[in-house]
Amino acid sequence: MAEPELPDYDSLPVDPTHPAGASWGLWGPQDELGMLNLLTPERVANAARLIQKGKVFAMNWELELPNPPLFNRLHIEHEITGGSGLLHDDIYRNFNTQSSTQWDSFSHYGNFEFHTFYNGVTSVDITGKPGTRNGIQAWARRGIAGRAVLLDYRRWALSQGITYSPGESHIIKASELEAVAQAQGVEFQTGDIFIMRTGWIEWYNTLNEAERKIAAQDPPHFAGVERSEATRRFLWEKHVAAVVSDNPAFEMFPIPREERALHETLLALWGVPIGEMFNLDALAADCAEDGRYECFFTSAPLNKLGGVASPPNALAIK
Ligand code: UVW
Repeated sequence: MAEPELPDYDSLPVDPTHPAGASWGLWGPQDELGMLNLLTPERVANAARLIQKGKVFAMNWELELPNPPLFNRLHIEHEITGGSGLLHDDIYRNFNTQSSTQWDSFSHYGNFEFHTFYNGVTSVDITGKPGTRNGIQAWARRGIAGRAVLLDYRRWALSQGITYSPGESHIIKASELEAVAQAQGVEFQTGDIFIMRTGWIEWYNTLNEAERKIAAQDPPHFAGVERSEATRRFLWEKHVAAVVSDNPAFEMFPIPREERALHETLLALWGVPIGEMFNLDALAADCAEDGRYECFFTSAPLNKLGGVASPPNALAIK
């Protein structure tokens, strides 16, 4: 299918019979890839040209972190079978794919106003069995690769005298993201994977055991993007393939009752994957050093039929 013309924010929904703001139908009625469709062979090949130094940055955090996990999720238990023998296997128990670094698939979060997931999928379509809809296997079987751009909000904010703790409900505005992009010399291209660093993992790594328990109390508090019309416009008009952050939800937390989660917009209305708790610190340090905030990005999620989320197994290569 030829790439469709991408509508601007004010032209949504794509189909007037669909919910307000939805991009459903842009990639066909059965589509389960959403904006990952923008990762065309041509864009991937162009992105590969960004590899100049051969430096590789792995973005999965330790599977055991955070500990305790947030949102009352389970902490992974690992058994190595075989005792003192010469043959071992792993057994993971309580493995919640969202307890550590993760992609949220389109079956993770529905739109609470319209009671649907991306492309009109309903809860009854999400079975985890053959024919299941919007599962992570759709992305795993395709693979994710393309150009990523990093906006290091944390470094920029500190340079501007904006002081905040990544573990507090600090709001990141779209206008600030534009300012970071300008300061870093970043120009977005259609189909970019947009990576935003808030400093959350760097902050979390400084906490002691007691402080980590407090950080995991529900609802958690952390810095993230504002849930506003301006943010939605910013994110849609960039026509990004996915969004990624080092914090646990990309958007600021907690979500006040009267506000609609950006998760609903990104996952359910637009088909934009959300990456959370990506370990960005080494990548960010390198970008600050060489002044290049773009890289080649790859990710191979778990090929699990109907999976709701997955560790991304993501690499940034410069
Ligand atoms: C939210 O749903 C807000 O976070 P997560 O994607 O980790 O579930």
